Amino acid sequence: MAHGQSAPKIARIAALAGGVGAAKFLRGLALCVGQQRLDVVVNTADDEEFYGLRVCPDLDTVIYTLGAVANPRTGWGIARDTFATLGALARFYGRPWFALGDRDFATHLFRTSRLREGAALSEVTAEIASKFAVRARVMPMSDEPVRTFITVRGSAPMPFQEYLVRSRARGRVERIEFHGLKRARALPAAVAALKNAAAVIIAPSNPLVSVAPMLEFGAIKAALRSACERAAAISPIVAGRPVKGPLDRMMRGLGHEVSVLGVARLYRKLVSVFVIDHADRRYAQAIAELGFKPVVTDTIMRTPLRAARLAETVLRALNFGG
Ligand code: FO1
Repeated sequence: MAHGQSAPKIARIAALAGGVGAAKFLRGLALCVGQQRLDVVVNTADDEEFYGLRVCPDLDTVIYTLGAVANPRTGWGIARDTFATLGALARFYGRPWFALGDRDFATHLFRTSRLREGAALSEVTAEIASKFAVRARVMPMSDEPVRTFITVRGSAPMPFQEYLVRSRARGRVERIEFHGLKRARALPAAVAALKNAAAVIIAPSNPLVSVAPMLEFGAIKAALRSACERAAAISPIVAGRPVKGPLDRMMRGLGHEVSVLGVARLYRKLVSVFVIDHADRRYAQAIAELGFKPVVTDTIMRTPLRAARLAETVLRALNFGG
């Protein structure tokens, strides 16, 4: 390249991601455009501390999936992991309710010790991602802790993992709160990635507990708003039911319609393209009336190839030339 000329800028794609659904989609997206083009901003509001260790389920799910080591059965944790440490810990702590595998423990030990040394979560996340040979840039939404609390009828607010895993998402959800927002700041690199991306995609994640914490940051919401014309969201609801998890109960409990339309309403003015499954094609007109360009396609990602096809369709709808 001639002196003084700068290298041509490669268009990047930014995604907002929760856990398993997002990770599957990102794997497909990476098959289309390559991991090195991806900036992934991940929810950390369902992080939890177990045995004194910082566990970041969504960050780890994205990293393990892109690193091709995720447990294919659950979508979270590491494939063929063993649970000897958890079994030994039961002697001291009683019966466990959160399944941390031996290999997974290594990640949490490393992260916790680096955080204790004073490293930022974003720094440690980049280190972990590189050790799993992940080439996408995976970032937490913030370096500061934010925690989701769920209130179900008749109970005190409980931390997210306690609601989801320990009490198996039982009960009528009355309230979702995010604690720590006042002391937290959106990760500047995440905001910059959203602003500079040629395409922005909200992955098929739970809008109320995976995406909402990220949108609570004014800087992230503003960046998404200004990227609206080149942004898309994929519905995590198909045929009136969530692809995974208790999103239907959460939406119903909080007075949202449990349908693709209910999800679309949450993303008004943030994305211009809204992607729904063939099973929901009857909503396409109503989605267009909300101001979105509706895209009807196969959103069930049974295989990486199907996830790649979905990603390709989303990019085409955004006129992403690459
Ligand atoms: N989900 C469960 O339903 N049960 C578990 O025991 C469990 C353990 C676990 C360990 C590490 C990890 O990264 C994720 C884990 N998850 C488990 C998934 C996690 O609770 C959810 O996928 C996310 O928090 C939702 O986004």
